Amino acid sequence: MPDRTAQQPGWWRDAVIYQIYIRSFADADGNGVGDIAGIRSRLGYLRELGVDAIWITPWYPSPMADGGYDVVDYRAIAPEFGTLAEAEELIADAHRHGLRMLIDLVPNHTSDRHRWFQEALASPPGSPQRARYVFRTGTGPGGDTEPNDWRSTFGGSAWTRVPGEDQWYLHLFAPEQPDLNWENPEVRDEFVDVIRFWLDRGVDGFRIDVANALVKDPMFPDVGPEAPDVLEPPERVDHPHWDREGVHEIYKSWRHVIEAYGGDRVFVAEAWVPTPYRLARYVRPGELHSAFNFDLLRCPWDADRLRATIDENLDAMGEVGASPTWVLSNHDVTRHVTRYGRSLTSGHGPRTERLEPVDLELGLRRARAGALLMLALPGGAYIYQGEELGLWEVEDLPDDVLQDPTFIRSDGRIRGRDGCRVPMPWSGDAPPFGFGPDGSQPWLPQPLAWKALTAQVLREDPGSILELYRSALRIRRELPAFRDGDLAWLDGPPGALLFERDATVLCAVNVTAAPFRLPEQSEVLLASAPLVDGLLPPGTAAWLRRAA
Ligand code: TEU
Repeated sequence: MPDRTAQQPGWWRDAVIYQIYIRSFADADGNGVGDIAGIRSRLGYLRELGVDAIWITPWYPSPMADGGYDVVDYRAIAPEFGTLAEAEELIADAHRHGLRMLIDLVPNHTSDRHRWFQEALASPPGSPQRARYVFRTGTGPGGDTEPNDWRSTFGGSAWTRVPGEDQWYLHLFAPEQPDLNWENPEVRDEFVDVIRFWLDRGVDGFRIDVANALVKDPMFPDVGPEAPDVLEPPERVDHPHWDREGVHEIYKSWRHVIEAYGGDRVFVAEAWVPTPYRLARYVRPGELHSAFNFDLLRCPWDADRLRATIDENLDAMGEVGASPTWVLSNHDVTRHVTRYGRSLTSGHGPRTERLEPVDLELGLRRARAGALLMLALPGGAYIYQGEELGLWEVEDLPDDVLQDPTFIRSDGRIRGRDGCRVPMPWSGDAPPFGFGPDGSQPWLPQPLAWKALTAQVLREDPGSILELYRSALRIRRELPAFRDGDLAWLDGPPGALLFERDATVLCAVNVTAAPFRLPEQSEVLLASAPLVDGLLPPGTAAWLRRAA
């Protein structure tokens, strides 16, 4: 087994990081969207939960065509979220609470309202202003047809025509998100400067949005008939715009920039790539520190597939001396209580109109077990806000409140990602459930049933999922076995996962097996559901300790 601690030691290798989707976390001023003041008021909650760090989704000025992933100014804060001074105070507060803080960097595209893009539109084809983005001449008579067949991740063509011209600009996401031209040194310099701007303000690192998209094939060839469906990572290597070799050079240069700051600051790549071995290339020595492994999140509740996913990722990361980073949910995918409440074969989507019925009780049971599985694995883990409350995907939001561009661009065929972005329920019996001041209207309506899932209610119930997360994070912190390291599989019945982290600490997950007896002479440290007659029932996980 490779020695995975051989390279790049550091806090991130086994850190638990909490993702804050800022619009939906806590709204201090009552305007319906979350804000920095709201986050500051909840740092105590996060410290008590026991996470090591937080990652905040984009907080920059933005027309919010894509929830803030359309940035107008990378060195400022959106007025609805607060001010730059408040951001600096939050960073300091987080540090006082013992929490590191990562922010979101969006280098693949800007907003179409960004000064650069406005200047590009106002300047002629071939001008330096246009060279910051990807403009191309259309094909066919008059340039009336798109330059090639590339598709937007949100549906439709990836090209939009400049009015009155034969020029088109590229947007791998919404038309309001024009792609930057990373062949242009000015673009490269700008982002190094942005990175320094925030490092100077004390952030501990960055999550890099679509880290696999920045570099495009300079020939702009058609993707061809195997063009993938939207929202699914392509299987193919040497794709003209995903996961190209050239991105690695950019990250090597960023590594030099961040190293110069010291203090263990980090990059985490968001890169939807076909295999863990492709992902591992982003975290080779001298490149990024970590990369989200979305395979666990894509994996259905099936013991063989879970085990294969875990093994493959440990192996791929081990080859480059990096540590895996596990994720069960985020702001882009169906919440895992809902995923796990569907058939064994369902992965992280799709969010089409025709949804199978969901068994939320089953989903919650598995989500609790899944949390103990994820938090027992070697490596780091991300918790998406609300998963510690057992929130489910809100699938019955009325059409007129939906904001995700996927809904609009797929003509309603895909419901989009709003259902995992519904504001957090903190307290009380009725909306806004303490998300904002009484009487305020959250930007998306919260289900009335969430009155049973508020942090306040769950905090008082020792059997709640919130208390399970807190206990798990406390034990994980206390026991050296959970530190950066390896695992060894033990024999278990079919449909079960059983592994040890060292000679004394074991994790047993009954995925879909018949109830089974836990290894002899072991004491249960924590279980996701009560044992029945000393047996571990299906959909249950337990952490065990045995005498060395
Ligand atoms: O997501 C990148 C991305 O590729 C996802 O759209 C992914 O393909 C999909 O969610 C899989 O189900 C990032 C952000 O996380 C997302 O919120 C943004 O919309 C997107 O970039 C554009 O900035």
